[in-house]
Amino acid sequence: MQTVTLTRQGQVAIATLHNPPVNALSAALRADLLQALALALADSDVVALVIAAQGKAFIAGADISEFGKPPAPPILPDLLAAIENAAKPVVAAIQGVALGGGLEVALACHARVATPAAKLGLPEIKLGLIPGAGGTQRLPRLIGATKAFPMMLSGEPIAAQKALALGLADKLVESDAVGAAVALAQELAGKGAPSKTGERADKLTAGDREAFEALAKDALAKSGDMPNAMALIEAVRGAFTLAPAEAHANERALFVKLVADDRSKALRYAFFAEREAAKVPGLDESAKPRPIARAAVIGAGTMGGGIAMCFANAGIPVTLIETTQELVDKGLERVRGTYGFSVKRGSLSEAARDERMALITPHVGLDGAADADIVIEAAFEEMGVKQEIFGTLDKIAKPGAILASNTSYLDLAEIAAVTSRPADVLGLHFFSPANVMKLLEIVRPAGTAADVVATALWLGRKLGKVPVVVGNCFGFVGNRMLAQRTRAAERLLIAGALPHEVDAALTGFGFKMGPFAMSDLAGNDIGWRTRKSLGKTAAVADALCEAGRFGQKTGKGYYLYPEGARTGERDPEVEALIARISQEKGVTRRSFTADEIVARLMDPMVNEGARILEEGIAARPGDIDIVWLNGYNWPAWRGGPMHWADSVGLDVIARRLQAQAAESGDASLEPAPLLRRLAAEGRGFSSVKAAAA
Ligand code: 3H9
Repeated sequence: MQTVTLTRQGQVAIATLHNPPVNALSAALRADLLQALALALADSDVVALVIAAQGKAFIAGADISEFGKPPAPPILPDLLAAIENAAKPVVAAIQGVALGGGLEVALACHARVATPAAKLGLPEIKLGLIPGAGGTQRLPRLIGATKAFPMMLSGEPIAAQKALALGLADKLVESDAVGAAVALAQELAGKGAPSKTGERADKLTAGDREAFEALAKDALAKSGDMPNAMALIEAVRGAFTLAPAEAHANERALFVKLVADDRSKALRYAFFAEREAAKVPGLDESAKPRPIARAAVIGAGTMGGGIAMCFANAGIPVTLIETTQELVDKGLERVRGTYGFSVKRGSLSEAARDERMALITPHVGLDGAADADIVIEAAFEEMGVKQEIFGTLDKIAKPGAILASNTSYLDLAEIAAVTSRPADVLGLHFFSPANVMKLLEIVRPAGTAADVVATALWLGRKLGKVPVVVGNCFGFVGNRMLAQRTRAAERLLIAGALPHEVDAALTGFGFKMGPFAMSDLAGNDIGWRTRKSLGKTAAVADALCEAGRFGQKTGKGYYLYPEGARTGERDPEVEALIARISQEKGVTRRSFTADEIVARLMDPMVNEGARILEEGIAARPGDIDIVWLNGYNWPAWRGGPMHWADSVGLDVIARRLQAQAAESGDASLEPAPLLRRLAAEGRGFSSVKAAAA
């Protein structure tokens, strides 16, 4: 056996799993565990078996990379049936995460011992799946459907302490889960045939069913476009309505169908793309992160305050710097207010809020950055302002301190050039609201030291972000592609679509908001200012701003917001203005289907993504997708723009772009060379190998 070691403590056999890094249930591990079980059962000196694991995880679940391939026997449900039906008691010793198939292994055992560090959960829902090895059956039978269903619906793991309270764990021990499991196994062995969770029905009463159906109804109303909430309900309902064997078969059939669903494939793709993004090609592996004990954030606006909160949330002391007492007080008040919401919602205790607030030190003047190991500038988005700050920081910051800018599009090399230590400078682009959005674009201008990038990656994870290293160019990855979508949306208006049609097409695609509703929310004047500074125009957007229609804050933008309404209403005035602009440009307006709108919005973005790849600004197509999934609310089950493009077919996208370029006379819509080449070769972005950033 390669992945399981079988040892003995007295009369109890111990099967210890070691399949690094997380003991995923690969075909080899399943086969070895089945063999270990058979050996233990056949050995007349053995009265019970403990399943334990080496490493930080008990078992992280099925091996996700095996999904979609022909299943190699023994399949997990069969292995678990063998465990549950064993004539000798089997006890799980859970010392780390027991997730998905990992918890299902523990559920098939006759008892479970856990340490406080253990976390137990069925996160399949996040991969577009449902538990497929008896989880939807055994968990409701063990802890009741009203506790089990929400656990499977959220996919969030629970702590060992809670598992004990729910009866999911039988015993909690400070350490030595194996020793405690052996003792429990020995005790159970003296009590006759082990009791099988899969055959329990005491928590499947008519009352339980009624309570479960109420939760299910509520869940369906909120489930959106994912097919797996429905499947989960059907599977759990089977525990009430079907005989155990049929209910297991029903679960399995639903699971297998979901594995083949494109939405689950996209979510599984994103799982691995996110982990791949953490590995930066070409980054010197010997580069070790610099220690970060204290941070400083310059600018206490919404962004700066949000970034300071990220540090405080991670337990890192941070100085929040402004130019005046009034501004810093206002910034701190905003932070306190945001924490206040969490306290009110019950997601943060008052004590935790106080602890976090105590980690944020307000300060007036850049000298407050002198003792920081990392300084993040989140000041006004103007090169002159940034250069002045970095020039001063260069004189003040301690040697070895990392100097970062939160700029969302400016040239990091130009900023670094005003310092005597450009190797310590890089971009850390947070997304608004910074304390919520997961994405952190780490912008690496040529010349940034490898250990500075390594520190940024470490810090990103420490702050709970999804860090993606990108190259230095205008707008980096995310905003550079977003600019294409913004231009495409304006083009659509002039060609004949109306704001609500464009927004509906995008929400129909799966975004929470369309581009115009979004612009109205953020403030149309932001884009206007940027366009002016770049000498660019957008006929409709500019005309709205000239009329003072900045969006929600002025009560009108692309839509009307009477009496502070949060959802806009169509405005005939805006629609007339758009029609007039079309006419002035000599455009005969035509209607667009939702699919056409989506294509016209997305194709130019994908084209820009191809340029970004070709220029090496992103190392891999997956990095671009991770940027869009975590920073721009791209619908997770569509896997990101590059993954989506592959699913449409690059030849289709290239042809559509060509047609748009011809129609509009806009050469920037011509398919990028990489897109053209891949399309001609019948390949997708997924075939592009990682480039050293
Ligand atoms: C399931 O179980 C279905 C069953 O109901 C039915 C079956 C019939 N498979 O995240 P990390 C790799 S569905 C394969 O960086 P962390 C990961 O790719 C599954 N590989 O570490 C990475 O590889 P690399 C339900 C996996 O400490 C390495 O492990 N389970 C799997 O931050 C380290 O991962 C889940 O959804 C896997 N299941 O977090 C749990 N898990 O080094 C998914 C991890 O080459 N996993 N890898 O890049 C997680 O949530 C986290 O990885 C975990 C560790 C918390 C375990």
